[in-house]
Amino acid sequence: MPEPKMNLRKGAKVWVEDKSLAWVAAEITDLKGKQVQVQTVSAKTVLVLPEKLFPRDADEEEEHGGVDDMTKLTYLNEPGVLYNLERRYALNDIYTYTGSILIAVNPFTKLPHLYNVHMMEQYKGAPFGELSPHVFAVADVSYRAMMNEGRSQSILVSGESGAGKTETTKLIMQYLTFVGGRAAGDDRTVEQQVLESNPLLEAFGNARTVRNDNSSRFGKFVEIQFDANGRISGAAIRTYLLERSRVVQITDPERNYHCFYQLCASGKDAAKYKLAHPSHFHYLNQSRTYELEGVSSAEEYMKTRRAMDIVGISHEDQEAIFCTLAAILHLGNIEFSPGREHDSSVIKDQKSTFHMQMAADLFRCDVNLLLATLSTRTIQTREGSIVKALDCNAAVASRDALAKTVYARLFDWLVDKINMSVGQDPNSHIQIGVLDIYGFECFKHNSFEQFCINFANEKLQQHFNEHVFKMEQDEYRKEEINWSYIEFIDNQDVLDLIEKKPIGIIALLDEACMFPKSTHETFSTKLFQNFRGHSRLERAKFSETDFTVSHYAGKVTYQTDTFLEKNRDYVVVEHCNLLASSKCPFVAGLFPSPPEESSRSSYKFSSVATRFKQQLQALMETLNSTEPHYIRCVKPNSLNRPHKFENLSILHQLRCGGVLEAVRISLAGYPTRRTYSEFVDRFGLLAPEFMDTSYDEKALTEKILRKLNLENFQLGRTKVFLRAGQIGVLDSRRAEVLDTAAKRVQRRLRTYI
Ligand code: AOV
Ligand code: MG
Repeated sequence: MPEPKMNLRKGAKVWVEDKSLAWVAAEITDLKGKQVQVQTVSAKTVLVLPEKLFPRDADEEEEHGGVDDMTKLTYLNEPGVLYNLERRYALNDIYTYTGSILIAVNPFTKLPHLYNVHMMEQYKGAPFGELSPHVFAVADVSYRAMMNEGRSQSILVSGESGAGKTETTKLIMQYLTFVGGRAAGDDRTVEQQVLESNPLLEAFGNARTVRNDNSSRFGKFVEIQFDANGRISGAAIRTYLLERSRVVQITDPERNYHCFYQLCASGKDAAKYKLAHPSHFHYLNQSRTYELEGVSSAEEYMKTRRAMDIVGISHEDQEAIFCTLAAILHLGNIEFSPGREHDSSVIKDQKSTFHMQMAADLFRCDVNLLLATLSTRTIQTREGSIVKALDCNAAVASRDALAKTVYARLFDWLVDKINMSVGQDPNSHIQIGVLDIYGFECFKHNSFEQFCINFANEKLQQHFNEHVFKMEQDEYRKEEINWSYIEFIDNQDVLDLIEKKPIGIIALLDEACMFPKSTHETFSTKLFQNFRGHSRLERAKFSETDFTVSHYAGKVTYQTDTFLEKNRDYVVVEHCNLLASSKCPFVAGLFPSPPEESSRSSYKFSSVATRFKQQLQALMETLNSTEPHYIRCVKPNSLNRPHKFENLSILHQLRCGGVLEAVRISLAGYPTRRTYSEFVDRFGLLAPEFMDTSYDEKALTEKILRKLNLENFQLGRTKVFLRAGQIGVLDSRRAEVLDTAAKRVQRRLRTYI
């Protein structure tokens, strides 16, 4: 953020930087040459440069509740924003606006009074900003804008893992089905189906991670369609990038997808598929975490079944789905040992044979074909095809690839099924889209997934900046003031670096994936050659192959070693052929028409990154045709505990979510706006000589500002617009005047005594 000019004087209230708390409240005690001496609230005396200080409004602190909109802060600066959130959070006021953006701090405790029907009634139709900030207010304002203007809306929810995006999304959907629902009674109304799609997708797409017990491992965009009367008439769900590797690989204390544990706990059904406790299955026992705190897998199983009923999945299909899940678990228990021939493999033991038989039975395919599919590969040569044996490692890799492919197709099938079942309304022209997508990620090790996620966030950030910028302009236009000077912050250069064709990171990656001889080393070399001196890309310090991208939210270093492998989304032809031959129509249906090229090559390359890029493009086109609303979820601490507020991490999240950027855009213009009467009320005492001569508050405002030699302010129709720092000058002049007045009174009092 640009530094607002600080008026330095003894006694001035300030914020001073602090290593562990980010900012602490302090007061100037002395001016020592170029440095300023301050005393912090904890009575520590510090010498600092004036640039390191931010002004603080002491009056505001007296009102302990904080302000419900950051733009109401006298000093719109980083410490002010942070401290305001903290004060509100302490009172369980988890929602705060920054203009039209809603910040939601995860309470990590149930707040039922916040979300009951009574609350929904309250927010229905209430003017925005009249009631306390709330996710229902954002949903309501979207609904009303849609109805009044006939324009589609979108609500974009972002934040880091565990910040509360999915819970927020569900609250929005709950509210929209409340205002747009029909009379209650029928269980299978469109709105009920829309709501029940949530537990269903969570069972198959959520898992326990180190950050969140119920972490969504996919992104989703739900479009809820309305008819001309504002009733829900259809819905469509799009999903993004399901994490497939989790199906076959997990580390303690994480878990696989919830549905597996639910099935294992299902009693009769589990017995039918010869399942047992999760600890018996390789895909689940790589981590010793089987249970979730406060969650019963058996009950969750019933909920998933019920959601399937409501969404309209037939019992036959439900059977087939769980049968497929059981097959995947048995598949994972097939082990191999080296065969007699060099580099070949055989089924390890009786136990493995049993699981192989079970997997084949449950997939309803031939067990010998399954064995052949796992332990051999057909290779095409000029002389014709030859069958090559796979060694143990390759057989295990083939087994895992099969499991991942089946699971991913099953997930896509569920999404399609929900869409078909809920149905789209061809006559609907208005809809509200809700986006629940992973926020910016920067870990110690960042791989291809983080790259894709951060790419998505760059896209959304561009959309966000354009919007915030436009809103600012609109406000200025309404007040008829000049706005041409605001500089627009653009991240187009990062987006070009990533997605531009023919030379961008994704294009170069795809190229590398298509050449069998490429490695991550050759890919990185190409990358550095093409972008030498690029301001947003550099080679990482201690590695030849890692690259660092300067994202809008900070620098992220990506390790490229698995980039090529993760970007290749090939399906092994033998796998398709095997499952297409299943006698179960459901399983065979997941693998329609085996690829034609089976006679030519065993793999067909398709790029994960390019497909994601296209999906994002489609998403952006949809979003661009809507009016957006933003909700930024914040995770207050890494322990997932209530009432713990970690300043540094929260500031980082506000930065990544563009909240500080929005504040910055605002600061680049005229962040302080006061109606003329507010202004004269507060600062009239700076120019008492004018006070009697004129009743025109606008003219008075101008006279006061001119008297103080302030320039560059703007006088709008109803408000005065001040540059960053100007309010500080005014306030300290006011404090001086009040101070002298007080002293004068004291002196007079003394002479009386
Ligand atoms: P996420 O969607 O942002 O993470 P969730 O929405 O799953 O995060 O929230 C994580 C947990 O925080 C939930 O399981 C709740 O226990 C709690 N929580 C969130 N919002 C609220 C709320 N409004 N009131 C009470 N508790 C809440 V991830 O999907 O991991 O990125 O991939
Ligand atoms: Mg989530």
